[in-house]
Amino acid sequence: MPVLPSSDVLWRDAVSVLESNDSGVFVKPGPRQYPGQWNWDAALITIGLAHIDPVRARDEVRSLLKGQWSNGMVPHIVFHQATVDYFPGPTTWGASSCGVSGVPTSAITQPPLLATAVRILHELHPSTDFLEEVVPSLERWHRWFQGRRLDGDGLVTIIHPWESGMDNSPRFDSALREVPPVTTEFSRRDVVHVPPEQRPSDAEYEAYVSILESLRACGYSPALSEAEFLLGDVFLTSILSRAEDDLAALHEVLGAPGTEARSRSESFMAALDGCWNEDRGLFVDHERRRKTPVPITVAGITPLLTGLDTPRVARLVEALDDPQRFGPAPDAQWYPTSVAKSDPSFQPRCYWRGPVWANVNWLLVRGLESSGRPERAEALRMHTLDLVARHGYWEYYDPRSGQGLGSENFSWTAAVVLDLIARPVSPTQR
Ligand code: 9WN
Repeated sequence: MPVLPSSDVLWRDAVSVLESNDSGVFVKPGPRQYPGQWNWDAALITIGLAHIDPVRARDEVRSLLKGQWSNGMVPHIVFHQATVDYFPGPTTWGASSCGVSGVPTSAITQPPLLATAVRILHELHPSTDFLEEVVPSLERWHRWFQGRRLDGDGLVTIIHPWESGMDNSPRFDSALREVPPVTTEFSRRDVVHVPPEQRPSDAEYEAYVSILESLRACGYSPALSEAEFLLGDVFLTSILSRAEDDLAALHEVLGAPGTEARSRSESFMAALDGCWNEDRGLFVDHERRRKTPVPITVAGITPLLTGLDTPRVARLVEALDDPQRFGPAPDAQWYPTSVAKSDPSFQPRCYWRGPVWANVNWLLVRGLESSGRPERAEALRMHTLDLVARHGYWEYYDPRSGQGLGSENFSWTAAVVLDLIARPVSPTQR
């Protein structure tokens, strides 16, 4: 399988990161920083495990789905235990916050990559028994988005920055300014193992907790018009559009029509169409309440995941390669940065405000592949493997030096490395 001279070492180390983070029930995102099972981490980890242990990969999906709520939502964190060294943990989210099987969870969701992961797992190791077990849960979750997170323009609307997975992205700055002050005292646990300057600020954390408080006060069931934080999210919409397509394929494997899921996917693509910004050559989120310009972030390239076949692909690739925006520059060779270097909010070492993230690179490799740019996908695939080979399995990376930041031995970085090594770019996908 190896594609790089050093890929056998890369492979072995990636396997050992996943093994060392395995709690027995789920693979933790990192050894110390994140003690629960996070939703989109679990999907990526499933893709990694699919290459080394399909039985364990299926269990990863089952563990996440234990947290599914009776209304269909799959929460952003499934804690699996009542006490964890994380804030906000199960007590803060509240007793009503648990999956049908009684497992404590958070009460918001995260990027729905799971159907995509299950499809990859099935293609590598077919099991219709497993699909029969999990496809109905995936269908219920995707329908939940239709009922609870769709606003007039057809985009997936997030009600907390944590739902996006890109927590302190400057995309959320303007909406966060509207959030009222937090009323409870709390102590941050996320800056114990990671330097505070690489994490969200105290003001951002206070806003995150304030939104949580208001959501808890309404039983985690806000009317979208009343939610304190609202954003029509191009990133989540792109991921769900792709996932609907993957879910349709899974329905078809089981002999059922995939028509509904496919038509939901098409509606999301139509909604994304309305987010195109010709001046920027990027897709742009819809700010629901204020009309301030949204900062220029990598989220704007991610509709590639839906398999675009318009001249817009060339504009997106231009942005990806532009040294002023996301591309390699003489003083910052690692790319894509999570925020454009030219954007005033760019901070190369702060979390989702500048660093390079291997999971985003994976999404873009697969997106370029699906949008008819295999040669560009291949270049980004090799670049990402090179970054990890030189600097190790970190949560995110400084685009200037490649230095690893955030949590060490990070599971999704290991998982995407396995997939990037084992599934080379396909020249013909569209
Ligand atoms: C809050 C686990 C998660 C990722 C998110 C990432 C970060 C949590 C945190 O870690 O978020 O959900 O405590 O900062 O932003 O994408 O899923 O890896």
